[in-house]
Amino acid sequence: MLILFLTISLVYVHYAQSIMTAVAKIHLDSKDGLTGFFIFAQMNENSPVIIKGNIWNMPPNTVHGLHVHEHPLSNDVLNCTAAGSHFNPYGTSHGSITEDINHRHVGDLGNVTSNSNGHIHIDIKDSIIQLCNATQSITNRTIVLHAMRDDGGKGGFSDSNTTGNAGARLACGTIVLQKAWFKQ
Ligand SMILES: [Cu+2]
Ligand SMILES: [Zn+2]
Repeated sequence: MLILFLTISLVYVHYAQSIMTAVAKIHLDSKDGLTGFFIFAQMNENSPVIIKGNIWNMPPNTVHGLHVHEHPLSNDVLNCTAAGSHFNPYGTSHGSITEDINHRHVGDLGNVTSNSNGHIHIDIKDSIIQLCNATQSITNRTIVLHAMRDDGGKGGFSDSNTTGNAGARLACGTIVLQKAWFKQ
């Protein structure tokens, strides 16, 4: 028992000294009240960002585009439009999460799917968004869940190359760094 406790403590201390974490609390567009949350974690600039999350109260069995958009929301305005365009520091075209850095926006995270209860479970690993590298950092930006599927830039619609034709912004939340968790 003591050994287990010491092991957990050591792991905790190790991570507490090296990991960067951020959270986003998700609200339905322009409505008060939480509908979910995301947690982001990254060990260092060369390791991927792990994204875990849950969103409830979505339509059942539907596919939704997910992106990091450029601007944070101010505290009292839960309007997802205020997040601006997709986070795109390198001026590239919109693409799917599986594209390389020259063929997607840094903020392009592909699609997530709701189950029959309207619950979306998020478990994503991505090596292009960053918490450590400032140019690609998603902190103090906004994650946005869309009404429709993101076509990855390949749908042939007029907005496929900018937004993936993912439609309206259903829910969003600003990504806030958890400063207490890291010290290099
Ligand atoms: Cu978006
Ligand atoms: Zn994009």
